[in-house]
This record gives sequence, C-alpha cells and structure tokens, in this order.
Amino acid sequence: MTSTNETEFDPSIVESLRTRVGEQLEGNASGRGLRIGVACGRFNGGITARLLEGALQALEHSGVDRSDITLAWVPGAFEIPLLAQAFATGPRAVDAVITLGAVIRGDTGHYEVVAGECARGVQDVQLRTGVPVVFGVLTTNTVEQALERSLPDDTNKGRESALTAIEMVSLLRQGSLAR
Ligand code: INI
Repeated sequence: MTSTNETEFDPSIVESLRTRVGEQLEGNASGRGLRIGVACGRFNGGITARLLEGALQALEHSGVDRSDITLAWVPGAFEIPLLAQAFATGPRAVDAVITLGAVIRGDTGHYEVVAGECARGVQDVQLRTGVPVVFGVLTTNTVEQALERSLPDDTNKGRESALTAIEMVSLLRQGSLAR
C-alpha cells in the first residue's frame, strides 16, 4: 500500500474547517515531561534494534527525558501485550507505551497467530486502560520488507511509533477530551 498526492493528508484542511465545526482537536509533538514505556521483542532482534534506534531518536528530539523512558525486552511479539498492560497499569504507570517487534511470515508457520494476537492484545490494552499503546510491530512477508521499514530515516516505523505516542497523549489531554 502506498500513498499518493491524492491519498495523503493535506494539513490546510484544518484551517479550512475552522469555521465549520465547534471544536477541532489535534495533538502536538512535544514530549516534555512524558513518561514512556517501550516493550521491544528480541525475536528478529536485528530488525527490532533498528526500530528501537528510530524510536529513541524521535523521543529524544521530541524532548522526552532519558530518565522518563523505561525499556523492557520481551522474547517475542506474542509477549508484547502483557508488557504493555504492565506498563499501563503498574505502580509507576506511564503516559504511553510504544511496542516494537518484527513478525516475518517466512520465519513461522504461526505467523497469523503471533501477529494477530499481538495486535489484538495491544488494542485491548489501550482501549481498556485509556493509555495510548502504539503498534510498532512490523508484520511482513519477507526480511527485505522488514529491513525497508526500519531504515535509519523518516520512514522508520519505530520513529513513527514514538511520534504517534506523543501525539496521542497530547490529543487525549485536549479540549473536551481532557479528564
Ligand atoms: N516472535 C516474533 O516477534 N516474531 C516472529 O516472527 C516470531 N515467529 O516467527 O515465530 C515470533 N515468535 C515467538 C513468539 O512471539 C513468542 O515469543 C513465543 O511463541 C513464546 O510465547
């Protein structure tokens, strides 16, 4: 799936809608003061290390303090939802969780089970707890596709996941959504 000029979000729509809705909410990109949990799989660790690097760089650039980031290594993607739940509900609950993993179809006969249960579990945790849990788990057919999505540039999925985490925390604190 690729995006084109026609499918991409056009930021000017926000201003153009200002007079047509009562309230329009957007998150911002500041991570200052946020506590972040990162659950990272060791399975396909060469790929997850690249996602982690992208995520940590983005958190740092967004102003998240090093001491506010807790990194937990899990054996594989199947274990990620349990860690996400522990981060979201534990005694030192975080503001958001970033999950990083790599499930590659060629590696496993139970690709659908591992990838599907990981995604379902991550979504369950964020809906049950209200804490954003970002799905930075690659699910690809080949190693090449996983490498392509973990390049050290703006397209890195770990980086994208970190930015999404910060945006979601900020969005949920805005206007009529704020508790
Ligand atoms: N875990 C992954 O993160 N990626 C995979 O591709 C993978 N494969 O191929 O099996 C994988 N399996 C391990 C799984 O996540 C659990 O750690 C294991 O089943 C123990 O519960």
